[in-house]
Amino acid sequence: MKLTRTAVLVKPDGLQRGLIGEIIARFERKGLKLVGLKMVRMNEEMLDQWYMEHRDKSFFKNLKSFMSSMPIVAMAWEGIDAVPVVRKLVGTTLGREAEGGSIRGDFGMSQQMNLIHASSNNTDAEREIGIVFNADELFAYHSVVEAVVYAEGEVEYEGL
Ligand code: 3AN
Repeated sequence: MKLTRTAVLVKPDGLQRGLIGEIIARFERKGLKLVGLKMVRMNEEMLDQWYMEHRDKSFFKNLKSFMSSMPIVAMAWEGIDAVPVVRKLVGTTLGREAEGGSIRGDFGMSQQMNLIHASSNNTDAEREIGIVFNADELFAYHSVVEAVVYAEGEVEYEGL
């Protein structure tokens, strides 16, 4: 199976709560590979693109002002089925209903202040990665750990 990528943002509340290391550790422990990492102050234009599916929602303006109020930490993670794997670790949108053991379930209470964003599907993932990362900020490399995270032949490596 092919490796795919997903985008993660640790939002301003996650940054303020000091959860960057905790969140990275959970994805690392799962066996995902970090292929991009940066701190960004998102501007209006980036957020209009990022949240285009929510532009008609009542919370759109609030969400954008919250997301641009402070820097966020952007990550790109790679693995087999990276999008659904990461969403499962993140948990459902409303923190107080999110499953225990998930990031939102363990650390969050709110709908808007839900600490973290994770891409919904592969198309969104590539679009979102393109909004925050330049091509030279994304890395293709062999992870030594992958040799024991996956069985032999389970991963199809392209161009490595
Ligand atoms: P998820 O992040 O779980 O994919 P979406 O895509 O429905 O959730 O929502 C995107 C972001 O919009 C959420 N992470 C949250 O910060 C915010 N949001 C969603 N619903 C609401 C709401 N009813 N009120 C305020 N903010 C919301």
